[in-house]
Amino acid sequence: MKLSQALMLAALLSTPLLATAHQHDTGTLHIDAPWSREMPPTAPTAAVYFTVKNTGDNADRLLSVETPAAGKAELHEHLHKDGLMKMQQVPSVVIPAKGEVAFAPMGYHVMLFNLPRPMTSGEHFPLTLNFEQAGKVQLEVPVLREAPGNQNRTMHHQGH
Ligand SMILES: [Cu+2]
Repeated sequence: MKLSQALMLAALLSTPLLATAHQHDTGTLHIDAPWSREMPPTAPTAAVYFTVKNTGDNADRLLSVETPAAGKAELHEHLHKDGLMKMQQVPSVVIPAKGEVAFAPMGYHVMLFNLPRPMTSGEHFPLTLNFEQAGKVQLEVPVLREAPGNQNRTMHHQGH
């Protein structure tokens, strides 16, 4: 990343809107650092990442996701199969009591399909998470060129 891009990103991340959108709290669930990777204009899909931390004494489950930014949103996981990395839809993701689940590249992610138009870095879009116990949690997801906190590392091309 060029210095100018790094400065732009720093300015972007320090805007009040994104600062307030940084952490989402339902009492026992804390959703942190949502982001989506900018995709080539021809890509009809995108992935969303975030971390869910459960400070409660009971497990919760992420059942589904919704966004007006895509025709369809699914919960996905990556897995090694026959020496290949594949991804597949999962019906739900358990958030253990006193535990945390990272949605991150090469792991769990939210997959967006049928994007009406490509999303470019600097944009953001709403995403609603439906939890079994905590109910709906709305996030504002910024579109970034690479993982937050990853600006000083070489960019790796990893699936989506
Ligand atoms: Cu996927």
